Amino acid sequence: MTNPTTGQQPANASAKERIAMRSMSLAQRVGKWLGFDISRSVYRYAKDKRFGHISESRVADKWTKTTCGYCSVGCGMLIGTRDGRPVAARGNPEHPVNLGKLCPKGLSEHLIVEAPGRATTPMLRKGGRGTPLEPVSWDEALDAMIARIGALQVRHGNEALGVIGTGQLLTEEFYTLGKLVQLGFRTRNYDGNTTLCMASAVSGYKLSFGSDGPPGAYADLETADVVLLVGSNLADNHPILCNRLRKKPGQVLIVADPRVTKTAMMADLHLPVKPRSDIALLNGIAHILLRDQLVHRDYLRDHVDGLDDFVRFVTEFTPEAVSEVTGLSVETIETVASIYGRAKAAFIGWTMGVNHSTQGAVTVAAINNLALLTGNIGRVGASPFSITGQCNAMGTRESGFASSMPGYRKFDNANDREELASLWDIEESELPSARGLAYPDIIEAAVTGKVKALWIIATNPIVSFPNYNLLKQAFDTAEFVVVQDGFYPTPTMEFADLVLPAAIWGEKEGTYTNSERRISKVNSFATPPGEARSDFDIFMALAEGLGVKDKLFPGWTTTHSAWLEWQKVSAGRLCDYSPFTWQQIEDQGGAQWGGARLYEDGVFPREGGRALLHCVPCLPFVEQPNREFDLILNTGRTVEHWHTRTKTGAVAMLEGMVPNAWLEMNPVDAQRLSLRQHDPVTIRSRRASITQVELRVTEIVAPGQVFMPFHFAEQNSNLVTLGAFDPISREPNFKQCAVRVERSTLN
Ligand SMILES: Nc1nc2c(c(=O)[nH]1)N[C@H]1C(S)=C(S)[C@@H](COP(=O)(O)OP(=O)(O)OC[C@H]3O[C@@H](n4cnc5c(=O)[nH]c(N)nc54)[C@H](O)[C@@H]3O)O[C@H]1N2
Ligand SMILES: Nc1nc2c(c(=O)[nH]1)N[C@H]1C(S)=C(S)[C@@H](COP(=O)(O)OP(=O)(O)OC[C@H]3O[C@@H](n4cnc5c(=O)[nH]c(N)nc54)[C@H](O)[C@@H]3O)O[C@H]1N2
Ligand code: SF4
Ligand SMILES: [Mo]
Repeated sequence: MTNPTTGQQPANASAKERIAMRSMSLAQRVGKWLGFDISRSVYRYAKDKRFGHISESRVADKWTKTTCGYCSVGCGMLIGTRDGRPVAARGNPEHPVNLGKLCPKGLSEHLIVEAPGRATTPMLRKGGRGTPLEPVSWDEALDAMIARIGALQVRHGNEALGVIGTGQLLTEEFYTLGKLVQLGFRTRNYDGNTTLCMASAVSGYKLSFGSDGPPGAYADLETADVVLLVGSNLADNHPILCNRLRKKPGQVLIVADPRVTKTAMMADLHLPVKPRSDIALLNGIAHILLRDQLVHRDYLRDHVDGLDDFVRFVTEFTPEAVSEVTGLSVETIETVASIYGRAKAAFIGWTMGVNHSTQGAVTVAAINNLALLTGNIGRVGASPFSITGQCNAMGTRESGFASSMPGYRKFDNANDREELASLWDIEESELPSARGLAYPDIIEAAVTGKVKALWIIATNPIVSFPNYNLLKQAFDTAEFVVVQDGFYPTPTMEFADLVLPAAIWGEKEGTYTNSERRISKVNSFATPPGEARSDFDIFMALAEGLGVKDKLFPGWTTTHSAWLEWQKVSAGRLCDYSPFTWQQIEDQGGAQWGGARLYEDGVFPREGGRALLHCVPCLPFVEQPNREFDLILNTGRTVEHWHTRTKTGAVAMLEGMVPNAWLEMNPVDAQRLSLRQHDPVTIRSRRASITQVELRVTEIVAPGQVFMPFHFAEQNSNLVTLGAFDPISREPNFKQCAVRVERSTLN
């Protein structure tokens, strides 16, 4: 039965038990971590002498409106400062996204600007590898960068430079960076950590609809009759969106996740699918929808291609066959299909449980199939909706240069190239006709010596990229590595020849775009520490140094100049930013480009204006467990920490709540391996091992599976993860690799 303290339910609990457990404990547990833990931590932190200046007086004399810089929910907030120093964070009660609520990270976000470990001065490894980084002036730093990269490009071609960006800069900075990399440094090899994150969603949307762009809105979570979440742990990772669930009487929440997450505990129906069996489940639902005439014939006739092939293809996905693959009962599969098919408005949300797969892009297409079959798109409450991750993952997709040209323009579309070239007053031949290397391919090219210089901006690959050993080879082989980050030192800086100190959230002004395409204003309330400069200012200085400032950025002084040009470049595109001024966006609590919903008219940006159903086979994941490596390792997140912890690790109240990594293991496996609660364990894969990880014996994970968070450089999950990538999106398969676990020897 359910554990009354933790709310954990056994993987084999009956539907009835699950429902009982859910109604009993959801409010209590969510309340516990949103309320109790927080107040206790605030109390603890107020007593903390290290932050004595704040506890002396936390009464603000000024409040600045801004948008949270952590996750893609995009909560509006008010930062209180006193004598110019941040003393408090509050949810903005008028912001439509969060109506005054914030999660633990948002509530403590004002602390990061004065947190220990900020990067304050440029640092250069003057004596070469093996010598320490030494402080240098900005002039010396940028001259060295331009000279070293330039020399490598002269010898090895322009594409010897690889640039790895992020989803955590301002849209205005992404727009500027894309232009600088493409037309200033003249390399196509520019990608970002978004390929570790949203790339599969982008590719999947393109496969089905012909363009990227999440079609729905958060409001749909409140109006849908059924919300199906696939591989998304909203309660930990997009906590404020949980407030949208269960607003509508009778709404059914279904969560497909191999792990009994906090979100699964909220569900009416938790589907503990076997790892990577989602495609079978989705095709199986489609099979039943077609069998039971639960599809929207008119919608299919008017707006969708590929039905005949699809009907033939899904015949083999019978409930019995799907039950075999997913581990769900036939009855459960029938129930889910019936609930989804009979709903007036159905919403499917997904995140990394789908994208982090070698079949990520096509799994997204299989999700889109269900929406198309039932006409659940472009209507209130109805959308296939990729919940993004980082505060501005959307901004980089729309305005940058990684997976498409600015404004979702396609590299291989002559009209798009011509239009952009004319907007920029350049020759069309200066624009690429195909994208450059994707992130994992840049890393591979660095290993093989094709890429010689790496410029890493606002990402921390040493902790976040899979298969650490190969990544290390890339950094060792590259001849010049620049790391531009707001904190120092970060694990990646161990490999840097040059460090550029950057201003972060709270110290710069511009916009972020959240998961529902809402552009929100970001304002500054603090000045960057020491000599740190905003990423925008760094890009401007580099443009100056390269001699392209006047050509590419004429008269630009602030991020607002970038905004004005981006408005022109995006005008008339799907992601049209031209109707809104910064001031309007700030006053209204953001504005959604494309309106509340895309594709309301059923016209899609594919040739012929029709969407496409895809026949998606369900393949087993790459590294199956065997006798030697008998467990499947799943990796992910917890509410208190942000990624590689450069930020949350420096906030005492968050770090205090979760100071160490842990490994979740089912009691069945713990008993088999003679392991006990809190044992320090070693996790081994074919690639490497992680030692001294605290064991948590729990039924949150099913037998045969283990889970650990990836936040900890000290116990780095990516030492053991697998370097296998989706052939379409190039996204890593972070969620499954084969490991074995044993008690760590004392050291
Ligand atoms: N607190 C916090 N919030 C964050 C972040 C953070 O670091 N910390 N990061 C932000 C970012 S960038 C992102 S991308 C999002 C990520 O948000 P989520 O995607 O919700 O986060 P994860 O924990 O990585 O993975 C989600 C779930 O996928 C499940 N999963 C694993 N394998 C499978 C499978 O085969 N099938 C299915 N259906 N599910 C599977 C895992 O068990 C896990 O519960 O969170 C954002 N929000
Ligand atoms: N095993 C495993 N690995 C994963 C995942 C997983 O689920 N499992 N999830 C993947 C996903 S979805 C993601 S998104 C990635 C995230 O991985 P990373 O991008 O590596 O994670 P962050 O810690 O967010 O790194 C951002 C860096 O930018 C710096 N920074 C913050 N703001 C600014 C700024 O304004 N300017 C500059 N220049 N620097 C700034 C921070 O200090 C930090 O060092 O991890 C991926 N890795
Ligand atoms: S839910 Fe996301 S955007 Fe909102 S406060 Fe938390 S981290 Fe920030
Ligand atoms: Mo992400």
